[in-house]
Amino acid sequence: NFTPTAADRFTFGLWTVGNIGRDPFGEPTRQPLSAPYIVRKLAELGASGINLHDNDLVPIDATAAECDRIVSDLKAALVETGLKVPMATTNLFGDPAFKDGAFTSADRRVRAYALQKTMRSMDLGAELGAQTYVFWGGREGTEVDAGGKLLDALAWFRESLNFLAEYSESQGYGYRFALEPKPNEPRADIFLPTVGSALGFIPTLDRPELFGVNPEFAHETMAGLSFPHAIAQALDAGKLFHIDLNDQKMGRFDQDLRFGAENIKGAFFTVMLLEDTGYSGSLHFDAHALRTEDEAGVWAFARGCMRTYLILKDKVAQFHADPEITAALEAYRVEDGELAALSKFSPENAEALKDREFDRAALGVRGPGLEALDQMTIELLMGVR
Ligand code: GCO
Ligand code: MN
Ligand code: MN
Ligand code: MN
Repeated sequence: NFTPTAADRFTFGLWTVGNIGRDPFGEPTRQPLSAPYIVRKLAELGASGINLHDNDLVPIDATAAECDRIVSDLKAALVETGLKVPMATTNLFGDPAFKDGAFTSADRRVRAYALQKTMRSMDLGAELGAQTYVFWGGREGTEVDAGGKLLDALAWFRESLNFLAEYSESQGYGYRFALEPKPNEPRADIFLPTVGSALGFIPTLDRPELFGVNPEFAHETMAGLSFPHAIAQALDAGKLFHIDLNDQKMGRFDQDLRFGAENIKGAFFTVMLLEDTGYSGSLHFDAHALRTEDEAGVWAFARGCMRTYLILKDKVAQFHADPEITAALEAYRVEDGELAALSKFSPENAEALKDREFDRAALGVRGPGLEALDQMTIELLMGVR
């Protein structure tokens, strides 16, 4: 009946359901919700955990005593509900100190403060049991490149990530780090703009095995790219450490729409990849209710994200069990044992392959049946199969 339970591993950021509906043109449309209240509501709805930035929970100017009280109130709600905090992250974008970047600021003092703030936030995350630590470089970018830091920024970013990985290991936190790419917004150009960029950067770190990616549906879409393609590449590299599920219209501002609200086929193939590969991390929704909504709309949004995922998971099972789809998929793939053997390199095989005759015209004539396959997929999604 598509009602989630903790076993489904759904999580929400405190900042997602807690979003108060402020945008660059308008004031908040909703009241803030406290972290313990969010935890209790999400538990009721069947989520398994929450994720947080340091300042979603503890205001940046809180005293030590205030911080202790806030953290212990949250812990009480976690114990009461059984919800977990699998992922933590740092707000390195909200404070004006970070207006020109945090780890990539040209000001050494800002970079050092970003390290300090992140270490404290990692301490908090570890105290709450987080095992994944996300780096979304929201302010790590530029509007103008006249500052001449394009190469330096990457070196500074690398230096900070290396430092923080060593810090985690030295404290015994055992975090796995997930870089979250985004092409733009709030900066005009953000460093490491796509999943591919992040995957290319990770091998340049001192401890690449500790780093993976946190791809977001909306972010790849904003870059005009396909989210299923991006997560396939992350999975292939063994680097899908976390995921931000939401939705987005292409060519727009960052919308953070409810999962599956816009690109239902993209959502379907995303769920298929996650389910078929046995991805075992959190299924995290990084989205928020429309600014038009009241609190009831927030919980309708949260319920909708999870419900859509479960419905699509059911559709994936239906897809795999459908005999006509299975036959079409089998027909699509053509195998040839002799050619498979020849495609393993040896000097002899290379020579044999060079001498081989192919019926090029016949290869070009064959129709792979993708129209029919895609129509069956669409009809399955529309509920008529
Ligand atoms: C965004 C980002 C953020 C990050 C969050 C966790 O577009 O605002 O997706 O929501 O995911 O900061 O690192
Ligand atoms: Mn986002
Ligand atoms: Mn966003
Ligand atoms: Mn995100």
